[in-house]
Amino acid sequence: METNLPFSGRRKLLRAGFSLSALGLLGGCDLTDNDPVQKVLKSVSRWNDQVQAAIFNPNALAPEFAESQAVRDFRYNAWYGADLAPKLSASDYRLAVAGLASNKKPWTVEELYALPQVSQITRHVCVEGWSMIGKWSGTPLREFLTRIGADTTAKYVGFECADGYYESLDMPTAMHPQTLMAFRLSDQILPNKYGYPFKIRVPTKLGFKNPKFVTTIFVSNQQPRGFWTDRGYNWFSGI
Ligand SMILES: Nc1nc2c(c(=O)[nH]1)N[C@H]1C(S)=C(S)[C@@H](COP(=O)(O)O)O[C@H]1N2
Ligand SMILES: [Mo]
Repeated sequence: METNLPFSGRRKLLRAGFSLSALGLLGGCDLTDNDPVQKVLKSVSRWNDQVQAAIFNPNALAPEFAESQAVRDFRYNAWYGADLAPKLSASDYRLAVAGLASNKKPWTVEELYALPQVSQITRHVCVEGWSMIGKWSGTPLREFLTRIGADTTAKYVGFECADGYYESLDMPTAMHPQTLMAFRLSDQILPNKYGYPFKIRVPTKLGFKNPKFVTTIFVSNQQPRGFWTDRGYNWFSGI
């Protein structure tokens, strides 16, 4: 997929990719569970996160598309089947706020849905090899972070979800104008399986960094974990 990285950023990434394959760390070689190999891979991955964070341009926008290009029957994905997706109800649901924020009052669905809203038609890219253009509407996450008095000089925003999933974003991505708390998909209130009452929609990141059924948002200076990052995927995972 086309990215909006500046040219120098692409060159840096290419060079990084080239030296990794030259070292034999990517493709072809036999990776074992043995400790030194894992340690090298982990440090390469951390270094890769740092490179990606350094070249991330907080003002570069993900491409937006025409209304007619948005798919209406969007593909569902999670590590379990759609019938097992959490069914949260507006009457019981509360969004918890934790960490470096001055207003930790929990939020009801009604309060969330009363926030100012925008729409975006962007491409969702799943690491499993499919992508789809969808229309999401909701409030920019930065608007919410302002309302909760988040310390936006902190480094990370973390998310916990009703299905046990967890994710996190670097602060520049959390504050990015296209990063939304999305309440609607194709103009409909998010159906359960797509993340009701909201999903974090991040068009500058791979699909797995778009957590659904979020129940806690927290602000931290310690890098929070991510469900797929704990299973070997790169934490930054920009597109
Ligand atoms: N809570 C939660 N969020 C999640 C996931 C999940 O399993 N649980 N899967 C991620 C992955 S890998 C993808 S591709 C997208 C799929 O979102 P969709 O069902 O709206 O297409 O959700 C992401 N967010
Ligand atoms: Mo995904």
